[in-house]
Order: sequence, then C-alpha cells, then structure tokens
Amino acid sequence: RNFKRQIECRFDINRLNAPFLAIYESLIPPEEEKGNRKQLLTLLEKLVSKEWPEAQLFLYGSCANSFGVSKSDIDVCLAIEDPDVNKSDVLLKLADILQSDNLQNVQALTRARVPIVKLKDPVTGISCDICINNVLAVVNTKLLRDYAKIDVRLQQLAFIVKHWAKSRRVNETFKGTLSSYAYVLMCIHFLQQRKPAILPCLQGMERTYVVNVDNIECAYFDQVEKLSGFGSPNRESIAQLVWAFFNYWAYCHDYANDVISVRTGSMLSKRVKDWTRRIGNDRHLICIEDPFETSHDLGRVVDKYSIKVLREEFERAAEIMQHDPNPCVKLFDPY
Ligand code: 3AT
Ligand code: MG
Repeated sequence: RNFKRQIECRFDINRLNAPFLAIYESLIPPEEEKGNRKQLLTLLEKLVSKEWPEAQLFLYGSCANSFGVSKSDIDVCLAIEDPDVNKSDVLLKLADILQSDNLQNVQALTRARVPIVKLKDPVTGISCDICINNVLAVVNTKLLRDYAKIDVRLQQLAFIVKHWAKSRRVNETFKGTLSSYAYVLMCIHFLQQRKPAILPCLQGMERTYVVNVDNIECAYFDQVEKLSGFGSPNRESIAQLVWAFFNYWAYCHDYANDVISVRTGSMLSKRVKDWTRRIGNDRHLICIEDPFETSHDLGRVVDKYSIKVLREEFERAAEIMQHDPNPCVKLFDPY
C-alpha cells in the first residue's frame, strides 16, 4: 500500500472549480420537489392522526439534513410516546391504513434492522420509508443540517462525494459498502481537520441544545448562525477539497489504527475504543464513530472483501483527480 504517500496537488486544479460547481448545482433539488414532499407529508399526517391522535411525524435523513440530491426518497419517523408500543403491530396497522388510501407499493418490513413501512405516492412518484420512534436519527439529522449551515463547501463536497459513491456503487450497505450518512460524516470530519479548519467541532462547544434519547445524551452548540464565516480564513476551493478528500482516503488514512470522530473533531485510536479485532460481524476495517451512539461504528458493515473494493475506489478517484485531463467526467463513470 502507498501508506502516507504524499503527492502534490496538480498545478491546474482550480480549473476544475467551475465544472465541479456545475455538477453540485445540477444535483440540488428544484423547489417543486420540496412542495411535493410537503404535500405527501401533509397527507401522511392526516392519515396517521386518525389512528394515533397524539403521534407526531418527523422528517429525517437526506430530505431534512440538507444533503439530499434531486429525486431522493424521503425518510419519515412516526413518534409515538407510548412506552409499551409494539413496533411490528404499529407498522402492520399503518400499512393497512396507507393501502386503503391508495398509496402504492405499500410494504411493511417488520424484520429489518430498522423496521419500516415502504410506500410510493402515485401523484408525485416520491418513495417514502416510515420508521417508528427512531428519534436518534431525527437528532443526528439536525446535527448534519446545522453543520451544513456553517460553510457551503460542506454541502458541495458531500453532494460530489455522494454522487461519486452512487455512480461507483460504493453506497450500498447491503453489499458491505458505506451509507450516505457515513460519507457525510467523513466529509464533516475532513473539513474539521483542514488547516485552518473549515468546520468547528459543535459537540466540543457550549451546549445550547440538549436532548436525551434512549439513554444517550445528545448535546452540542446549535446556534450556528453565530458561526457564519467560521471557515473563511481557509481559502481552499471545492476542486482542491475534492482532490484532498480522495487523496486522504486513498493514501493518508491509517486504516489499521485510526477512528474518525466528528464528536471530538479529531482522530481517535482503535485501541482506546476496543475496535481492534472482529467481534461478531463487526470487523472495524474502516472506523467511523457515530457522533451520538459512540459505541456504533458506521464502518461495521464493511467486510474483508468490500474494504478492498472501497480502497481501490478511493485510489482510483485520487488518481483521476491527480492526472486525468477531464476528471469531472471520469470520476463519475458508472461502475
Ligand atoms: P440518501 O440520499 O437516501 O442516500 P440519507 O441521508 O437519507 O441518504 P440513509 O438513507 O442512509 O441516508 O439514512 C437515512 C438516515 O438514517 C440518515 C441518518 O439520520 C440515519 N442513519 C442511517 N444510517 C444510520 C446508522 N448506521 N446509524 C445511525 N443513524 C443512521
Ligand atoms: Mg434516505
């Protein structure tokens, strides 16, 4: 491996800013999509409140964390306060209700790791997953959204990385590659580590937002409007950052020893987290600490085969960014 190989960025890197920004802009969802989502949510709220008058619906995932590209599915959490709630019963009941209101492809997946009901709105064509009481996901969605408000380069980088990961088919957790959520955390961590930093570490600052979810205290500084301009001492362009991101994951990350941690804004050691060996199905071959559920390694889906695929894709991307005359096309070539 080319561990810690240092390469210097190509001299004409800023020539790539305009094409990368054009790709970013083409991925932003149009206003019309937001309207459609709202309409679907209003319908769901109406249907749910008939059966569970006290329940609330929250959006989470990419439709609410500002990292949703055009035509994304929407993720909805049904929050029911009853402590004795049986999730499977609720999901089956919910599926019944949705089906009788002519929503399409309604399916209750009660045995999934996160049990959900899937559906499709025939009017707008939007697909939607509804889970029950997954409040931690609603809170981590807010954390990501708050980070996105601090510096636009986070959204630009994350859109480009997600687009790359989808094109190259390394955004498939069922096949052992990483979730979109993991890629966004990788982008946040990367921007926290730039010199000078482009993002602060919100969980290391004064706690202005504190909630307790499933016995986990989630706390951080959420008055992010006070942080606008935080990253401006760093003048790096989007092209430089895309180059450096792939170069980092291809040649600089110490996969054997390091854990990336947005919570601390720094690198932790695998030893300290006791993530040095395989336990059950968790192999810890690439380690990404969840910001709130700190015992949760988002890299745990990666196995000895998919780590190879992933690292080869990072190297491919780094090489293209370094040498290709037209990286903005080649980078996203469908796998
Ligand atoms: P897409 O645009 O749909 O690819 P997304 O941000 O909606 O991206 P996912 O569909 O992978 O991402 O996940 C939906 C949300 O669920 C994102 C995050 O709030 C939560 N989530 C996903 N995976 C995990 C995880 N392993 N641990 C905790 N929360 C997670
Ligand atoms: Mg999603």
